Amino acid sequence: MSFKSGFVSVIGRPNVGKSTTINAIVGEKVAIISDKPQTTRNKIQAVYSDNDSQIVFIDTPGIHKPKNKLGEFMVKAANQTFNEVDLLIFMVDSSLQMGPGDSKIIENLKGIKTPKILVVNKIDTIEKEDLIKIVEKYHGKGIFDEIVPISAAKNRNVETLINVIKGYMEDGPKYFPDDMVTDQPERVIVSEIIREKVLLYTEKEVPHGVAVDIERIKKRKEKDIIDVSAVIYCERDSHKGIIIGKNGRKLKGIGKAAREEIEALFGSKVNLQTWVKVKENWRDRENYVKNFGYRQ
Ligand code: GDP
Ligand code: K
Ligand code: MG
Repeated sequence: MSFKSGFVSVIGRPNVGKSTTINAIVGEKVAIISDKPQTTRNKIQAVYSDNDSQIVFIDTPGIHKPKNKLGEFMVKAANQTFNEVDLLIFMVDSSLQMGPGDSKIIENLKGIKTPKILVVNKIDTIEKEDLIKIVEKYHGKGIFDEIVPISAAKNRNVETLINVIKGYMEDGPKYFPDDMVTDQPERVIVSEIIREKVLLYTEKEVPHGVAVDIERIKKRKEKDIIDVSAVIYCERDSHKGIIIGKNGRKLKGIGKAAREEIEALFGSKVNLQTWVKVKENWRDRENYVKNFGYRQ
């Protein structure tokens, strides 16, 4: 029997459940999940392996109208992948109406030859009759080779989705070892964990103008401790105050939550040091965008 492999790009509006789905398929936490939009800024590759296939997932940033340099980078990076992969998965949230964002993506996809499947996620939140209507509506767009309804969170029909995806893979090599679920360097994952905690702890007070730069990850020679130092960049002095909090309490909470998750990731004790710095309008400065690792 031949070995099948290939690359799959999962696209769709923020919060439709792309990361949750990839995690449900791969079975481990590889991408950061948040109920706030646009947590996933980097292309995180997750790898699904079984006896006769390997599927490499590219979790692209949410596609939206570019408002600044960072937005442009994200859209470009996402667009580039469309033509390079073996399969495109467009995901929608079945509890939401088809919006202008969806229509824009569909328009964009029309010119792309890569096979496309529509995944209708969160079917645990709707009635069957409504699901049928949604499927008919998207079917009418005439660009999807298949439509697969799932609930990533409740693990419904995920197995079917895996089999459908496998049908689009071609004879190919095993790109990654079986035990590897992500090729992202540790610092990117650590940075995303810290960023996720900042967003979590600051609620809506601090918008998405936060970036985390990992200055150091180093294992101590004599002890089983990993030292991590991170700088949290924000856009305004007032944001800095919010992130640090009264008597530094909020930053402490962020640091503790992040440290615990990083310890679980490394399976080792972690000493995490964080600094908060202000860089005004960093999102509009191409250099900073590059420095923070959002390379194309
Ligand atoms: P992404 O931005 O597309 O990667 O979306 P996420 O995977 O981060 O998910 C966004 C939110 O939707 C999270 O709160 C998830 O827990 C939730 N979610 C994802 N899949 C499902 C699902 O099948 N059912 C329900 N009810 N919620 C889901
Ligand atoms: K998200
Ligand atoms: Mg995501």
